[in-house]
This record gives sequence, structure tokens and C-alpha cells, in this order.
Amino acid sequence: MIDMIKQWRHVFKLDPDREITDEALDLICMSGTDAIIVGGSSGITYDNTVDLMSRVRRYELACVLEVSDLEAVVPGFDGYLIPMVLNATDSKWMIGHHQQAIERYGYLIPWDLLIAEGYIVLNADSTVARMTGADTELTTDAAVAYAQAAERLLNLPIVYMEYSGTFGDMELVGETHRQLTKAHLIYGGGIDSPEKAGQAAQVADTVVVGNIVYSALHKALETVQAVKQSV
Ligand code: 1GP
Repeated sequence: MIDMIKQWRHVFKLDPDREITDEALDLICMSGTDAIIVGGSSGITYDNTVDLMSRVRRYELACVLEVSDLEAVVPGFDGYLIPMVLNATDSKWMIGHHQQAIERYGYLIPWDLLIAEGYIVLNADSTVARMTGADTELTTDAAVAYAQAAERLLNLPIVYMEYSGTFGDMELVGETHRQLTKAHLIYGGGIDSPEKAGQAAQVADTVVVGNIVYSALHKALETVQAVKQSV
């Protein structure tokens, strides 16, 4: 799983709770992106997740589920990303929900397909920040320390810098990246133009484009080349 993810430079994150036409989905899946992450912070159900997965499955494209709600874990994805929110003040989002899921459904879990992500949530105005009570006021040193705790203490394979809804501090993300030696750094948040996609691609291993798919599809499509062309 992690070897596959390490190849990804650009991914689209699609929200099962939002409508997308077949035409738009076709453009997204044929855009040259490396993968689709299915995920969102609210309104995710088993039915809307199955529906989106089966529509994306018509394409030869990796498709993984980022698990945010236990009731909406659907079999059939290529893999399952499991966020552990490092800067959550509500510890359930770091380990509690995970423990409950394993206690309840452990015998069903396809462990080989799971990858844990050390999430650092950085936009106070995002749903994920409110839900997890994330301490988003982080200096660069503080963010780096979370990332290093993820990589070196917890041995997490992925650090996800989550600015969902706003474009982040590229210096902070870049410095965090420089201080990691083996964890894969994913950046997501506020990419609404090829320029921003290119900037994020300079500081992260994988760039995630979400919201703009629903508000300006053509801009979203342009981010693919911007990321791929960036060195
Ligand atoms: C959200 O990181 C992703 O989980 C992408 O963020 O929706 O702001 O692009 P945007």
C-alpha cells in the first residue's frame, strides 16, 4: 500500500456527500491524476460511499477510502487511509475511535490494506478542526515536532498537512517536509489554481485537490499538469 501511495504526486479527493455528474467524474478520472481518495468530514454514509466507489471503479485508477465514519466503511477499495489527528485536543480522534473500531470489527479488518496517516490540522475554520478540537495555532517548530513524533515515535508512514478550505503556509509545510526522513508528506487545502498546485507540489510529496472540483471543474483539471510538471 505505502509503495503505491509513494508514487502519487497528484490526487483528487471526492466527497460522497456531494453531487458530481457522470461527465464531471469522467473528466476527473481521465485527467491524468494518480488516484482518487473518497472522503469527507460530514454526511458520509454507507450508501453514498458505495455509490461513489462503484462509479469511480469504472476507471483504471487507484481508489482509496479515507475512513472518517465507522458506519461508512465499504469493502472493495484498493486501500483504506486511517487518519490519526495528532493535534486533536479530543483524544478520540487520535486513537479512541480506532480502538473502538478494532474492538467491534477487528475480525473483519483487512490489515494489509490499511495505512495510518498522522494528520496535522491547520485551518481553525474547517469542519475537521471543529470536530476534533484541533489546536491549529502551531508555529513551524510545533508543526515539525508533531511530524517528527509521527515519523520517529509512532512510525507512521504518512504525515498529512490538512488545511482543508484554505491555502496553507508553504514555508511551514516545506520546513516540515525537510525535517522528515522517511514519512511521506501529503498536503491538502485551498488549491484553486494551477499556480497554487505548483507551489504545493514544491513542498509536498503528494498534493490533494478537493473542493475546487465542485466549484470550478476546469481549474481543478489544470492542477494535474501543474503538479506533474513541478520538480
Ligand atoms: C481536504 O485536504 C483536502 O481533506 C483538500 O482540501 O477541499 O480545500 O481542496 P480542499
